[in-house]
Amino acid sequence: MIDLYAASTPNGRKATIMLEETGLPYRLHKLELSAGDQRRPEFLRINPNGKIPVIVDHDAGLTIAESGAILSHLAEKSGKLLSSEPAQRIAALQWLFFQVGGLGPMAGQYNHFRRHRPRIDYAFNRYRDEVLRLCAVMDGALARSDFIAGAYSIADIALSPWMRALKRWDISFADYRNVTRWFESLTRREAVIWGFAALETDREDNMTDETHGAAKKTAPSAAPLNSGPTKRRAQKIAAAGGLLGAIAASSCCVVPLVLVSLGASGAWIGSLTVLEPYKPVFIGVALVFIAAGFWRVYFRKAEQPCEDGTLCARPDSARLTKAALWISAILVLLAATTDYWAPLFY
Ligand SMILES: N[C@@H](CCC(=O)N[C@@H](CS)C(=O)NCC(=O)O)C(=O)O
Repeated sequence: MIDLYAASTPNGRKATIMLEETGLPYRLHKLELSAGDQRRPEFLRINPNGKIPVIVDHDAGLTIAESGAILSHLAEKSGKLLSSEPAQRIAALQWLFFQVGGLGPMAGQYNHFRRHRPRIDYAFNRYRDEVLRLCAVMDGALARSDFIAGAYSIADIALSPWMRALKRWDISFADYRNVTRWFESLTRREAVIWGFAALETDREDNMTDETHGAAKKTAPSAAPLNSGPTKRRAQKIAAAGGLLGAIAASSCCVVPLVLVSLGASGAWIGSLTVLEPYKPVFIGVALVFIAAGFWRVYFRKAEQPCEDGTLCARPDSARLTKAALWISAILVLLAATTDYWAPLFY
């Protein structure tokens, strides 16, 4: 098990994307940088540098700070995303260092001076121009291959959250067609979507190396658990179970079948990656439909289509419908509560 300490920033997202890509089980502890969580003694004991991301790999007995080191360690541990072939490996490491030593710090400074008031033109232009120059370097490399270092690697993972941040920080990629193509292909990857979603917040990307001065003294933020891949699997299993319940109901009456199917599909849709933020809405709709199914079967018995014989496939179909309803209700509830029970399966 890996504990990840991260915040809603590009460096934090490198770690969530990597953990999602590798499928290694992890718990996410979100820090609120604007509240100064990174300066609290309990966090400084983990990383005296007071920066996220940090992982604690309990199996290996290691605590690791610095996103480049974290990505390298997770690549070694999982055997993924860092080739053992010397030329490919060094190419990936070269672009990883390009990000941690070049693009990341320059983009951080650019964002700092972009928001600084009064505007300091010299500093703003200096960092914006350097960021644009680095984007042009990437564009040249991406003209020769689909990914920054040939095959998809930890270098792409390190760069992608920064490119997303730059887009949000008014940097246009219109002149960088290869960067645009590469970025769009990355953002279609399930693990990247989940890696971003894990650290989504209303106050996107506002924290950089330079923002700690603004830290407020407030109560420590809670450290919610996120089971990453385990949770994702659990959600899908639970929602798929809901669909199975609906299929069972298909042996019977049309109305309960439709209601249960809609409910179960709602749970399933809510568990899909891109719709994860809207999951409560889908689960809510699912439960309403399932409740309607219960009402139909238990309280409007006289009108049950099962009993008129025409729509029933088997004589015991009413029992089947009831069973299917209960299965669906339980499984949709499980889908709704994965945050609470998925960690039990670590
Ligand atoms: N070189 C470090 C940089 C880490 C870093 O700057 N993290 C920022 C968030 S993106 C941070 O923790 N800032 C909080 C602070 O400076 O107080 C890495 O690559 O991990």
